[in-house]
Amino acid sequence: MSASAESALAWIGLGGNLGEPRSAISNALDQLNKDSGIDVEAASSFYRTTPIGNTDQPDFINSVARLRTTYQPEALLGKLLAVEANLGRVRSEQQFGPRVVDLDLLLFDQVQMETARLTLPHPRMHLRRFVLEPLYELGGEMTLPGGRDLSACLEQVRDQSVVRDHSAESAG
Ligand code: PH2
Ligand code: MG
Ligand code: MG
Repeated sequence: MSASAESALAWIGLGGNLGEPRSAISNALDQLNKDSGIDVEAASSFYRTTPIGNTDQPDFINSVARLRTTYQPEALLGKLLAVEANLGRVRSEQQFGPRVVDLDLLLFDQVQMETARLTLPHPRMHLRRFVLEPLYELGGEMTLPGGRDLSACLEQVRDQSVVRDHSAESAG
């Protein structure tokens, strides 16, 4: 990415529970980083997490990454969806059901927006420990657009099972 270009800081959530989710997450980050408009600055550890929503499915592997990007939010979302498709994600999967890889745009600078395709911040992130815990690992305390504090959100979701991988392994 050109250092002089206007850029934004974006946070994405990555997850999967079919096949080899760790590889899928690492491949997704590699593919994103190859794009001239995206720089993957950091990735969290992997976390093994209990499924939220539809509980009758395998555990997930989740992580969070911080990106620097010259794209606007919808264009970045398009890149995430293209990487999901490249990695074999089939869009007929049920909502909240098992998937090879899922890339969600969580935060884009302090942007708050709602269109048919994209809501920022991600509308359910504050309810999901599998997002909040890796986000805290990478970013520490932060105030989400709209005014919620990350640590306060985390206090509300302590009952959800999220276990950090033992190894020092990170997703990036
Ligand atoms: N993704 C979902 C639904 N439920 N549960 C966990 N633990 N991790 C996920 O990534 C996840 C989920 C829909 O995107
Ligand atoms: Mg998701
Ligand atoms: Mg998604």
